[in-house]
Amino acid sequence: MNLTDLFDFSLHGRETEVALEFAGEEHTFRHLEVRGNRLADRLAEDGLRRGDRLGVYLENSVEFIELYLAAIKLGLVFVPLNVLYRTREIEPILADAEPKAVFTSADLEDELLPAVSGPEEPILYRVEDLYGLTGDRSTERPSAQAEGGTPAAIVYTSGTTGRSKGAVLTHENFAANARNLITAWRMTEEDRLLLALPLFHVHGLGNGLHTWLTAGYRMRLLERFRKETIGEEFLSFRPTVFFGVPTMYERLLELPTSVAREIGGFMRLFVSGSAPLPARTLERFREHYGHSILERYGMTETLMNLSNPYEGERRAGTVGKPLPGVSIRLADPVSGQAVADEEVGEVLIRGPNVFPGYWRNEEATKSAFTADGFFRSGDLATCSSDGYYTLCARKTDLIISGGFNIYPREIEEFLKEQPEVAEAAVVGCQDPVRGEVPVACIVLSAGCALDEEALGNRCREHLASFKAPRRFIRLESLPRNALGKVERGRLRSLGEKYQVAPGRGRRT
Ligand code: MLC
Repeated sequence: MNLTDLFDFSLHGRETEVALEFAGEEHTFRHLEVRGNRLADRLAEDGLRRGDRLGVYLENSVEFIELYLAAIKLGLVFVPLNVLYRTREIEPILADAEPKAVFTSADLEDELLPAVSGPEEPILYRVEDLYGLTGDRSTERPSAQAEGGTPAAIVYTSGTTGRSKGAVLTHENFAANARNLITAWRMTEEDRLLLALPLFHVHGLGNGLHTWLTAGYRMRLLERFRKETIGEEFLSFRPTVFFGVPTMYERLLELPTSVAREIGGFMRLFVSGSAPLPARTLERFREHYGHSILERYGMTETLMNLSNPYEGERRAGTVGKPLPGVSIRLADPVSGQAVADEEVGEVLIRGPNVFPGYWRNEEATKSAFTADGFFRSGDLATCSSDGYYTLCARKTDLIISGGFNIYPREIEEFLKEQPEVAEAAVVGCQDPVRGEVPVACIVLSAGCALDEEALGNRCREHLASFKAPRRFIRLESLPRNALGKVERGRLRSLGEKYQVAPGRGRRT
């Protein structure tokens, strides 16, 4: 299904209802519709056509949403970029996606501009000029409507090989996901969503933005999650639904008990995903807020797959059961055969939510799917005899920090470019708030000394802040097994023995 048509179900007859609150201002459904149409008109005049990519390197904002609406109306492919990414992380994404146009803001453009290169330089727009760009343009919806199988977005995952891969998500992928979540979590136009997640990832974009427009409820969007003000946002908006990563729930547990009780009184549903929710967090949250957080499991490539039930037991430590229309199989990682209950297998996924493949990367697409069309998630899980899935490990060395995915190889490559570093291995060590944080084990080049702060600052200058190692551990050599592979398990134990110094290496 086309997303514009899907959103129309909630728009019709409700044009004057407030759809969105952002930075103290209210916007109706009609306003968003008109703004999206005007913007689409302008982009079409500037030569953007169906299938062209539209890069967006912006913080959460009304303009971000308007750009998304304009893109889907024109059949453009939306390419959101993580605002925490630095030039060297943006550059390969732009080179791969080859956007026809990119939107950014005055605050962010210094990081973006050096990343723009190539024979066909994209048109660059500053979001501050948006209203000037669209002025009194046509408020009619453009006619270039897309079918369900048309790509709606390319969302870049952190690359296992140090380079990002672009997951192509279609209109139908997003539509199936939104319909599923609305059904499974009983969302209606009476709900109110407080959204503090970034819109550049599928948690905020696929779950937040799409369920909001599909169900037609009111959303308060925050520029970002801030622990200092999140309690006040809850109390003044009085939402019924909140989607968060476990780090956000840890932060919510820091609020005074009286505030937690009050929030618990008007909230209907707290959902957690993007990283494992510790059972202890779930239990403490229940004590303070009187709610059992509903944990679910998804991925950029598949959107949402499994969810604990809305009614029925939300089992701590599990990610629940398959969502409607999603087929899950657990396969032995070596033989590929289906495993028995309680045995560990790789999670394989098939359904209308699953992406068709990686952008311009047939090889990666081919190896990502089984012969019968199941996506290989790379996550290992067990299934209980009554159908609850529990994730137990990852096949890769992925680190999840505050809900952001980090592949060690990318940081290792950067570290190895530094003159004082001869060898580097980055591992994820446990952290009570972020889940995991990256810790780097390094072997110094001959005659070099380690200045932890200087190296940390260089990392922060060139990599997203969540990727900067929290600690550098100096080693004479990296432990390797008989095959010459770095023994990451041993490094992890070593990293955990060191107290992670909070704020170490922060940019000042
Ligand atoms: C974090 N930072 C941001 C930011 N989020 N900066 C700008 N915009 C944002 N949106 C920076 C801060 O400036 C700071 O940098 C550092 O990150 C830590 O911030 P903090 O204030 O100390 O935050 P904290 O309380 O630790 O919370 C972090 C967080 C963040 C939870 C807000 O980790 C976050 O937004 N996580 C969500 C990730 C996400 O959406 N994942 C979904 C992936 S999709 P500095 O320089 O001061 O250190 C997926 C599929 C699925 O996985 O199933 O969902």
